[in-house]
Amino acid sequence: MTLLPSTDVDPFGPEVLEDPRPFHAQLRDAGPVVHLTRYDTYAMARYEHVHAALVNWQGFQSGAGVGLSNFHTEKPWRPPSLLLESDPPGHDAPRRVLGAILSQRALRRLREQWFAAAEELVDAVLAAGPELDAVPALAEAFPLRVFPDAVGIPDEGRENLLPYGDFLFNAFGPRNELMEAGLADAGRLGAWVNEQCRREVLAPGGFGAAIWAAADRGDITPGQAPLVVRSLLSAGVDTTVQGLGAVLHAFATHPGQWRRLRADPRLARVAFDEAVRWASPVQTFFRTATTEVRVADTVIPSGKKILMFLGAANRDPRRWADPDAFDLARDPSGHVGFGMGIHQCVGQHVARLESEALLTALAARVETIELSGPTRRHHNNTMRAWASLPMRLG
Ligand code: OVM
Repeated sequence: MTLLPSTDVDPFGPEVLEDPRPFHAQLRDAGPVVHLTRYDTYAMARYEHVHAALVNWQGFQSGAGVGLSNFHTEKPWRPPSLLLESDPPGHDAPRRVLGAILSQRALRRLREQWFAAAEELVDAVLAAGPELDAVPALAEAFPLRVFPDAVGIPDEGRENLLPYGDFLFNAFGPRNELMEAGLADAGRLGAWVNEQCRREVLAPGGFGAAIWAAADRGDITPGQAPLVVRSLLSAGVDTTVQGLGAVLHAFATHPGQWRRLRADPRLARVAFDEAVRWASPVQTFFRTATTEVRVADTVIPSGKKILMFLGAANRDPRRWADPDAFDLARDPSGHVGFGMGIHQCVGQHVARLESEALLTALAARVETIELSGPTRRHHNNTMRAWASLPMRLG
């Protein structure tokens, strides 16, 4: 028996959120499993073990919540997600329904429209001058332009989407200052989101209407439909905003890779996955041990929470050559930035299409992308996010 390594570092503290990389290296090097004494939970940061935990839904359940809070002992702040916070067999029908609606095949009808929308946005941004803050001007603007329309929600209240997501992703962490700061508005935001999930509110032809049509066919129940729509509005905006922020930041700091993309715009798709690996916009999720689970030399007791460091796994030198390099020549497949296994991001084709549209429009119009001022992080308990990315497009 070897002693279980432990740390009292707070993974949700401001120092780690500002730059988690030194802490990630420390966790990976400490061993396959590390005890987080502050929260009495277990952590995994090596690719091998994070990957194994993600695919082991039998041993590591999601139904007790994928945040720090255990839904079996604490009341969740909102009714649990039928996709994220659930296990087979209940997970299967909602997953099958949403997976079909968001499949690569089903998204083909949006491609032309989204490419045109990206060209329009980039033209408008460039017309305003070469300097911009890429967070509001591109990373937020593009998903907000195309995704709510694709879901089919009305225009009114869309400004609630980003704050709702920010609170939701903070709520997976401990009840720290970040979480507490969002509490005052969470009820109002949650009520607005729930209202958008009703059948009567959702425009025909959208993802939302398709979810209700699945209920009419009996593939899910009418009681499940609004919660599946809620998953779209919960997981579909902040994630893609930060994915786009990550890929734009990556190119702004790797001019050689931008030249490569310009020479071969088909690299837009691999560029996004490499950026998701490199930056891991969703940094962490928890699981809960359903029984005693052995990981390497450690037995995780039944009922304990396990924190999986997706961002650390995605830069584990045991798995990736030169992991800190953003490199379009690498094959990033197998990264765990979208998770892995039965819960792997159901919206990943939506995110890839948004990114492909935006990068293709930029690559056709912009020779150089560079940072033009100090960047600023946005701290969130789950997301690795940017508040500001000042850039000059040449
Ligand atoms: C959901 C949901 C919410 C946040 C994240 C997520 C990354 C899913 O409500 O289903 O997946």
